[in-house]
Amino acid sequence: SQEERTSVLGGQVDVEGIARGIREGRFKKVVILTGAGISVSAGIPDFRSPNGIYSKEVGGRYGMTDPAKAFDLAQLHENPKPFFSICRDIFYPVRTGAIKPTPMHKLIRLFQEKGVLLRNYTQNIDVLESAAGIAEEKVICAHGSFASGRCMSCNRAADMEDFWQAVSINSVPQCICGSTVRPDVTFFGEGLPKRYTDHYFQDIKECDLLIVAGTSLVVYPFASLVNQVEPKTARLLINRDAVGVWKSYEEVESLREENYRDVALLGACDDGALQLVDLLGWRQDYENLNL
Ligand code: CNA
Repeated sequence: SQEERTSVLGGQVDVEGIARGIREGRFKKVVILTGAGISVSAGIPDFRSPNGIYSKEVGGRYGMTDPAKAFDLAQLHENPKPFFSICRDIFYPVRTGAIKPTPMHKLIRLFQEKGVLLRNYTQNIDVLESAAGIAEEKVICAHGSFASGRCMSCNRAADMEDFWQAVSINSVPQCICGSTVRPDVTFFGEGLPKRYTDHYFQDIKECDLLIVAGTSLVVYPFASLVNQVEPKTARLLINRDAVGVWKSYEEVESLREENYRDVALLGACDDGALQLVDLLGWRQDYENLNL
């Protein structure tokens, strides 16, 4: 009903309406969906931005004819070198601590500290969530991560110390059977981890506020989570450009007129995160995070 719709954000369909809902305790089961954009300011390129891994400038450095195949299983079998060079240049610095969590990661941590984080579903494989002190239980790495790995032929679990040792000297990590060891990141065409399938349905049903940050929302089934929340669930996008349903609002006036629950904070993720921190009155807690 109209009344139910208005009550979602108290008729205030903007970021202040979202912040008020959190401050007043109406939103206490927050699901946060994240993508590569939240780690860009830390120094990790995303896929699809002009200076992303799919670009000629960045991806092209690795000698691939098509950088968009960097995370393609067939490509990994054929020529594993480019993928592992990307691992060394882009993801190894997280392991050594040279790359640090961003304000957006810290905001997610604060949602956890305040007891209102139901779950963070991340498409990222960089495990900066863990560096930000977000509890393992609160994070679902929807596209896997570098936390574990296995042999591509005998399936033996990898020792990730050995894996990174090999990657760091720019060689291809090898199993004792002689085959290539890969990290448990989800390549295109592979199924999503069990932890994702085990939790998403219940989490999405329970969630009262959905925050989407730093993703182009083009990879499925992850992107479809946005459409699966209840009609009474508020949705906030923090991203450089309007994507998914937020893009439709820009294109279709009738949708815009009927909008009672969707808010977009367009711009850099860090700016959006800090704006929200301030609106929530969490600045001191933010400064106190020692990461
Ligand atoms: P994507 O398709 O590259 O989209 C990134 C989105 O973030 C775009 O909409 C950008 O406009 C936006 N964006 C980029 N930088 C910023 C910024 N500083 N502030 C605000 N918005 C920004 O990446 P997706 O995550 O949507 O695609 C899913 C893939 C990317 C997943 O399967 C990941 O494994 C994969 N990936 C992960 C990482 C990582 O772990 N950090 C890095 C690169 C790719």
